[in-house]
Amino acid sequence: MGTILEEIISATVDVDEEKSVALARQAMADGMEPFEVIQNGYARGMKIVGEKFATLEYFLPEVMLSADAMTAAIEVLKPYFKDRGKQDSRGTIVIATIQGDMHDLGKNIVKIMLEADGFVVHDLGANVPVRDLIDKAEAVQADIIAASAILTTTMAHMPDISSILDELGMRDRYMIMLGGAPVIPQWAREVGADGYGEDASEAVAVARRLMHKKRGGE
Ligand code: B12
Repeated sequence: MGTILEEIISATVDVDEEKSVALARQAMADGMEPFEVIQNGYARGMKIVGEKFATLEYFLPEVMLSADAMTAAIEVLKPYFKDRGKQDSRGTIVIATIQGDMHDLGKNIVKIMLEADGFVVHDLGANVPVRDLIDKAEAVQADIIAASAILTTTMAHMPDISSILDELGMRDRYMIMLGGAPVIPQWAREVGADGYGEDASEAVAVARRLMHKKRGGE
C-alpha cells in the first residue's frame, strides 16, 4: 500500500469506481486539499489511462469507465473547495467544451475552481457551437468567454470565437480565455484569445488578471 495519492492513481488506472470514490472521502477526512487530490491523483491516473489507450492496451470502454469514476470522485470533492461565499462576484464567465468535443473532465474542474474563487460560471456543457457560447455570453452579460478543446480537430473552432465577435462588432465586450491539452499559449494569442491557462489553478489566476484588465487595470 502506498500513499493515498498513489492509491488514487491506481484506482483510476484500474477503473475501480467504488475505490475511487472511497479514496476521495478518505482524502477529505484526512484534510487534504481537493485540487491537489484531483491534480496529483485522479488526473495523473487519467494520464496513464490515456497512455494505455494510445498503446492499445485499453480501449474506449475502459477510458469511459475511468472517466465516470473520476467524475464520481470529483462529486465527492466538490463541497470541499473553499467557497468565498456569495458576497461580491469576481466576474461572470460562460464556459464550454467546444463543438465536436465530448471531453468535459478538464472543463468541469476549471469550472469548480472558478466558482470556488467567487466567479459566477455558466456552464453550457460539451460539444457546444461557438455561436451558442456567444449567445449565452450576451444573455448573461458575461465578462469572460472560456472554452476548452481536448481534440486537435476541435481546437480548430476556437479561432471562431474572436472572429465571430469581431464580425458582430462585439469583440471589445468580452475577454476570451482558452485551455485544454492541445492548446498552447502562443497559438491562443495568435487566434485572438486574451488568456490561456495550463490547468485549473492557472485558469483562476488568468481569469482574475483578465477581470482586472477589463475593469480598466493593467
Ligand atoms: C477521458 C478521455 C475520453 C473520454 C471523455 C470523457 C469525459 N467525460 O470527458 C471519452 C471516452 C468519451 C473519450 C472519447 C474520445 N477520445 Co478521448 N481521451 C480521454 C483521456 C484518456 C483523458 C482526457 C482527460 O479527461 N484528462 C484529464 C483532464 C483533467 O485533463 P484536461 O482535459 O487536459 O484538462 C486540464 C487542462 O487541459 C486544463 N483545461 C481544460 N480545459 C480548459 C479550459 C480553460 C478555459 C482553461 C483555462 C484550462 C482548461 O485544465 C484541466 C484541469 O487541470 C485522453 C488522454 C490524455 N492523455 O489526455 C484521451 C484523448 C484526449 N482522447 C482522444 C481521442 C482520439 C478520443 C476519441 C476520438 C476516441 C474515438 N476513437 O472515438 C473520442 C472522441 C469523442 C469526442 N467527440 O470528443 C485522443 C485525442 C487525440 C488528439 N490529439 O486529438 C486522446 C489524447 C487519447 C490518445 N492518446 O489518443 N475520451
